[in-house]
Amino acid sequence: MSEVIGVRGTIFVADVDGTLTPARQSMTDDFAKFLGQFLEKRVFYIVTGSDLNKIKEQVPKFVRDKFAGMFCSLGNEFYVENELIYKNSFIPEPSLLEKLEEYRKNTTYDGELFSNYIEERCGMLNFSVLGRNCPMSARDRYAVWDEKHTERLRIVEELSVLFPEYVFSIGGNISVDIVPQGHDKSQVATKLREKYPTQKIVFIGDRIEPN
Ligand code: M1P
Repeated sequence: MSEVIGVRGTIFVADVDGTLTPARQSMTDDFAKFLGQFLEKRVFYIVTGSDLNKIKEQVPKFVRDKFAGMFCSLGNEFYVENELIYKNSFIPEPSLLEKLEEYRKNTTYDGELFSNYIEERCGMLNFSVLGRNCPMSARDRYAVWDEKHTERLRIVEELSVLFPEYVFSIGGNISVDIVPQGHDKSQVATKLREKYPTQKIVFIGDRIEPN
């Protein structure tokens, strides 16, 4: 898509899960129609913790084709018109992986656990005690339980002390994203500011917190 900087010269950057789509679900038809029109005259990027395959599952092609670019895996891989522009690599420390195994083994969550609990993505890890291969009902159940028992918050706090060279963040409903320092979503702000030194850049997301 050729870039048309909107009337006010604004660059838009939006999160996906919980913002443009319900978490890990397809964009609704009505919203896709609206967004398709909104994108006609705007420069609009997405930035997500998910990888490209998940974006393809959730966002229809006619909408994806209108994005100026897609920052996936927290900005560790970047696509323009389906072409990979760059990707970062990441080899996690074995001691970090051991610690994640411990959390999975010792969780007090009383529901069924599922596979794919440490998912390696480009430049990052996604860790879910529950396991990413869970059905939607288990996802909802764990999210409610975690809200009450704050397991993910505890994991993030503990790991941040033990492994200060990484950033641990709660992006969605069942998991924790893990990247080397400087390789979280904030890297996208740096990259876009280099490309658009004077334009206003607006970030749209469902969960915006200090830092
Ligand atoms: O985009 C927000 C988050 O969406 C998913 O989180 P969860 O599966 O926990 O709901 C993940 O793709 C995560 O990496 C991402 O940050």
